[in-house]
Amino acid sequence: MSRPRQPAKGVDPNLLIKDAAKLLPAPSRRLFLRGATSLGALAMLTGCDIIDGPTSENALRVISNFNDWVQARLFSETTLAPTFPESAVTRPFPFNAYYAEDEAPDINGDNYKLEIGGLVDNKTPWTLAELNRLPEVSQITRLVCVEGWSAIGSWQGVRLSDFLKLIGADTKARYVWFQCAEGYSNTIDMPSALHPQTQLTLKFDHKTLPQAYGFPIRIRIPTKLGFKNPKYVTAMWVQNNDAGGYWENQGYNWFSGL
Ligand SMILES: Nc1nc2c(c(=O)[nH]1)N[C@H]1C(S)=C(S)[C@@H](COP(=O)(O)O)O[C@H]1N2
Ligand SMILES: [Mo]
Repeated sequence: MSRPRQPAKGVDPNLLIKDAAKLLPAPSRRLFLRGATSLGALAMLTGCDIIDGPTSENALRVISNFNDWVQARLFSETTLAPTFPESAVTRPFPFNAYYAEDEAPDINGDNYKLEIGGLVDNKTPWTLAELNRLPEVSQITRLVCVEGWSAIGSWQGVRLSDFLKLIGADTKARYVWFQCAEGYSNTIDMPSALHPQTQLTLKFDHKTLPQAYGFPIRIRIPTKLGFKNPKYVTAMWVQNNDAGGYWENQGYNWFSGL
């Protein structure tokens, strides 16, 4: 692995490690904290050498490797991300995207329809009113961004596994692909899509999802890093081929989570 030359810009590696640890559920977090509290130890654990000073790129690479390592051993559909009390919610919750907040997609909810495609029995598009009539689930969980910050949010919506079953999705398919209004996209492996905490999110703080956080729909996956949580979702496809995603296509770790 090549040696880093530039110091991290705006990334505190210790914070990144700490936040990555917070993303992990208890068993893997214990493992993580038992010896892997430094990038050096993490490097040992993952066989990835980054001892001479982190850059955002190699810190990310190590965490990605760690994610793969953990995933191979610990991911299961019943391993839950930690949840928090209402009082822990970060306010204001940060906005993040590959552009500034005032450039976020401004979607008209009145004529919005969620497009459905691929290996699904019923491909009828869904209006927001229809989606809002489905049984609601709620979670207060932490979103961890690889750029070195995390925040706790309160999200409400439809359990994605319920929705997939409702539309007759082939849950034996390998992936679910999400297309976003501004060109962002994400591919999620089916076990993660079926994870009980994975949510088709319609609300933040029990109110209509604000524009900044992905109106009208975001996918919330607390067992994954922030970039695997697409906002402004316009289409969902169930498929066997990996269509990649905005960051994945630029080399970010594909799995990025537990
Ligand atoms: N459509 C879309 N979804 C996206 C992104 C984006 O740029 N566009 N950024 C991702 C990243 S990197 C993060 S950390 C989270 C940030 O979510 P937030 O704005 O609610 O904090 O959204 C993710 N989903
Ligand atoms: Mo992110």
